[in-house]
Amino acid sequence: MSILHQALNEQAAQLRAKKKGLLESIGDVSIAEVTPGHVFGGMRGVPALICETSTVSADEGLRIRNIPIMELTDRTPEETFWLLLTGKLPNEEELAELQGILAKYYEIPQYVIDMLKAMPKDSHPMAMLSAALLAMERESEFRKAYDDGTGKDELWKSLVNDGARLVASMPGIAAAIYRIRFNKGDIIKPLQGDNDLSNNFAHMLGVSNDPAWKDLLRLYLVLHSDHEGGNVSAFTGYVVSSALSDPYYSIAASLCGLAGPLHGLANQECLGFIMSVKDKFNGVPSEEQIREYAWERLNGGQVVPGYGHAVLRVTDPRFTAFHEFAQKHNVQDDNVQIVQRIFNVVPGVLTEQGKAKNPWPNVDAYSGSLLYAYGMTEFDFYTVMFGVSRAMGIAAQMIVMRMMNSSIVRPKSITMDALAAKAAK
Ligand code: HAX
Repeated sequence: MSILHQALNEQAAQLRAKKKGLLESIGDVSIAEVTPGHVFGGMRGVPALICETSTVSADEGLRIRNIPIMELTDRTPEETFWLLLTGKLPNEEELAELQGILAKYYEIPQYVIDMLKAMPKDSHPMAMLSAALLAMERESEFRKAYDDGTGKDELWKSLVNDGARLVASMPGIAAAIYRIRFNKGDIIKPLQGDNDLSNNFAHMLGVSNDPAWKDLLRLYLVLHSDHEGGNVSAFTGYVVSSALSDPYYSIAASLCGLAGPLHGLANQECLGFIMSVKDKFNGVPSEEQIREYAWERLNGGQVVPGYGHAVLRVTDPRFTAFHEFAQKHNVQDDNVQIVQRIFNVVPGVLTEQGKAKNPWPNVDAYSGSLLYAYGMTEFDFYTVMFGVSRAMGIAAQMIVMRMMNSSIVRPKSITMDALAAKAAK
């Protein structure tokens, strides 16, 4: 048994015992009221899900396993994945073992590359990403374990193997999509003798050899790794996996949700907005010009992309982390300068307008401009970058939920007439 399995083995029993204890002691206590506003409003704010891996609060933002994300900005994706899974940062031995396990899968199967090459040339990179995971479903150890009659308390063990392989395969799949879809030349194989995930991702993408670019990829993969359980991609994955579908099915489904413009695709749209500002003013505009342009958009009924959030009520700490990266690496780029000027102006404009509950920037306001600055200029690819990272959190959430034997998700749906009748009582 791997050290990771050993660490999780103890926790699986504890999680199941904790769940049982809570159900016995407070199983019938009401913890929230559900109104028709919630029913029509996407269930926002209804605490009806468990997520042990991370939390997002209005006044602070993301914490992974109770560690504020700003305290993890020097960490690697592998350390973050271990933290998401176990609740603790790995020691050297644990990290080396995890990297060894992951590195076996950095090279993706040839049939996945063949399938990606066969897809129509105008396929969206997110459709390619999701299709690649479905093609790999045949590799699932979880499905084989289920088919072999493995008991429900043991099923999570094969899910850990699938989750690790899937997380390790994502950089290679993403890099293959990048190179095939944007005519970048041959597929680049992973590095020999280097188990570091971000180094391998940078190498296989073939965008730049700049050490700062590698550092950006590392940071990007850490910052986007998880955002609790109720967002579209995490929730979708949870629902699909609750039917005991294996993670190739569940995470492919998550990624289809991430591809939506109200969710993961927003980062692509934010950069589009920044570029439109640059085009309109023929370069970096003054703060006064940005103020006027922001008002023009608001008066025309358009949003300012990259600002506002459904949960956060402060500047997204992940925006701050990217800002600190840009300063540390002295990134001299028009788009990055525009991002910074917008930040100086737009919160004041949105506050003055008084509609947005949160006038502060979210992570998407920064991320695309940095990818662009280092040479990844293909906007359509940005949500794939997001997906490579988010697969870690979604896989970890699924594993933890399977460790505690979570139930199939099956809320009750009602007609609008039934809703009206219930409210009338
Ligand atoms: N610009 C202009 N108006 C905004 C705004 C913005 N950035 N953010 C919110 N508002 C408006 C809303 O459109 C809404 O107007 P109406 O009452 O006329 O419908 C009003 O303020 C209240 O909205 P809210 O409660 O503050 O915000 P929501 O929870 O409804 O929506 C959004 C949150 C992130 C969707 C919203 O702030 C928005 O559209 N922002 C711009 C797009 C964006 O940055 N998306 C990325 C989100 C990050 C993410 O989750 N990525 O995965």
